[in-house]
Amino acid sequence: MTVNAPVNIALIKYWGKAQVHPVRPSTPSISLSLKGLDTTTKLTPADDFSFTLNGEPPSDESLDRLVRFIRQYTKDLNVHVESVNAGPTAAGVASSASGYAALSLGLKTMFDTHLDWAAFVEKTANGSGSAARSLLGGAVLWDEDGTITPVEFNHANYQMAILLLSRSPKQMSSREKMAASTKLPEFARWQVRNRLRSTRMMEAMARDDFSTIGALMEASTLDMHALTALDPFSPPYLTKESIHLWHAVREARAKGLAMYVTADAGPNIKVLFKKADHDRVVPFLKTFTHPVLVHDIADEGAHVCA
Ligand code: 2P0
Repeated sequence: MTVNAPVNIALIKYWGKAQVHPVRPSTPSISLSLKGLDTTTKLTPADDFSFTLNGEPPSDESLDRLVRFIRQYTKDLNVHVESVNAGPTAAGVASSASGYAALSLGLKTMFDTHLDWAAFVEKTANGSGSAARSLLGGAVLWDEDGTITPVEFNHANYQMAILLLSRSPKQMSSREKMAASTKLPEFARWQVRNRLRSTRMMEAMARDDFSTIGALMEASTLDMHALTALDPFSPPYLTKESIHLWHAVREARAKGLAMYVTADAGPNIKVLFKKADHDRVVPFLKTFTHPVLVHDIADEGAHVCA
């Protein structure tokens, strides 16, 4: 059986857990699933266990996490898994979201067809919180109660470009950095701000108010990176080049090109813009020396292929 799931990029960021098992996020988050940047996973029933990611065995640390996840569905690990990412792995391009979403759907389909939706979402989030959002296409809310809901949004009007500053894996997992952030006194104030942004984001998306959507996305992003900066000994995700590009986008925006920036647990910069502006935005982004990946918003979330 083969399953596929899209990556998703958060407009309102998930950063911190209210509960570790089952995972409950500290604030709502809102994402867009991206077409063409996905994980395809082949599962074969077996008497023993094997796992490859892009044709290679995963690191011991990743394997431990995968095994814990897979045991939610098959205690004896009776499965061979071959997982392939269309994009870079573990570099802040959300490959763990698409990876765990695809794997979760494959395992449910193979071992637990009757699992109800809420329990399925919960098991998926135990792999990677953001993976829950990759179960659906379009715009998705992952709420504090662990549920996922489609968000009203005319996503066909939009595209997202990823400026690939780095393909190398991040130095510190977002899981560890997130856990460190939750211990900060500032964390409670982040929660208040991000909850408010999430409510305002849903209203802005419903009325297709792009400047408000963009401003809220940039604010949630900067606030998340500011939280991580409160741990003075951990290296920042954003590099000098990420910040340089962000400034360049803001300057072009001031001159009339409507586009907004986000960035996750890595240096790569993602730019949200309207499809109608594609022919102005994409050539602008290509003036920088980095590869530019341009993606539509996916209509479909995780699904069984064959
Ligand atoms: C997000 N990120 O909303 C945020 C923004 C990264 C930056 O969700 O610990 O791999 O597995 O639940 O989902 C990345 O964290 O974390 C993430 P775990 P996950 O997309």
